[in-house]
Amino acid sequence: MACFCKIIFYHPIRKSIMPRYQDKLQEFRESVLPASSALILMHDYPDPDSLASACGVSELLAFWGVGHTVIAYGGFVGRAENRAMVRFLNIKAVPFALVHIGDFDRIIIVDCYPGRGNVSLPPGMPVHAVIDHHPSDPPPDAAFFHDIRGEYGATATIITSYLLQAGCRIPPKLATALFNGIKTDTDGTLRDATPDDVECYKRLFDIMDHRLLSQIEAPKRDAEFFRLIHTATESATCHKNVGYVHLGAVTAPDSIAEMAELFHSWEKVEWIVCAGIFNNQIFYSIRSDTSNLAGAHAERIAERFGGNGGGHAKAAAGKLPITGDAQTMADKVKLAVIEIFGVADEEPERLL
Ligand SMILES: [Mn+2]
Repeated sequence: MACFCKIIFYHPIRKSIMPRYQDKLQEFRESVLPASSALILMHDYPDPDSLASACGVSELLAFWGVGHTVIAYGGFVGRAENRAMVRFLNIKAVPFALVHIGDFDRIIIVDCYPGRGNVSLPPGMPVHAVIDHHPSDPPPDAAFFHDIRGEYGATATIITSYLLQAGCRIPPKLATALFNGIKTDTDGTLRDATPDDVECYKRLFDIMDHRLLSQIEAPKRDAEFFRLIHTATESATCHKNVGYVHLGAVTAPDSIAEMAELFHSWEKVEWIVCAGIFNNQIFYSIRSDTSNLAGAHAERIAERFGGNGGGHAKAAAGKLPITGDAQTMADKVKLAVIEIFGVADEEPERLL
């Protein structure tokens, strides 16, 4: 897997970000055209950045004359805010199980990378393009177009730049989606954001629908959300500056990231690791305030248990196959995490 210990160069904001995208945009165009249909595939439990990126690619393909595009995902949309985003922005996305892959001339993957364990694509299926911001190293002879900017805060930034560069109009609902993608993946440009993320954020701010975003950000919630907060609060422990939350079985894996973000606000913690069980796997999310090692730690946890893990400097995730009893495995994962974070000798303190 890719090395996550990278140096990030922060260059000053330039007046126009567009020339840097010209070559990649042209390459992308040549990789998908001519085509009459395209499948745009997101990761299995789509977040706002993947939803926005898929919608942006769909808009761009329509602008280029591709008549039929379908946006698909393998799992389902779990978080209340993300379901509200789909509803209020009229995003047409379908489960991968309902898609006949042979119906499409092109397959484009956004916000994830084939073979990383979080995108539903049958092995050996040809991919024509991958646009992502999770660090990975495509082989030099990769047979598909790829634009992978591992230091970027959001894939929506790359897609916004493509749309601007191509001269494609960005309607207010699409701008709202793209803005929300950058906002959620970078915590409002505080986390893992580059000057390009900030530049796109500012441009989208002027064309988006702010009332719609407010509605998306304040959704009605089901009882499961409050049950999870209860479970998380009872389980939360702090080991020096590392918080750990175990949710037990969850009905949607994206609620693990949701609880990680909520419990990261616990005043005692610099780090939070939140884990939960779904579909015979342990999913985990990591958030950090100041350290740049979230992705590296996520990778080390995955290596210990034969899973997949990685991510960005301050936000990362992974999943591990459960072998044997789930609770025993969950206990082992917690022990491995506090050891990897170097706090195994610290006296744990409970939240309650
Ligand atoms: Mn993303």
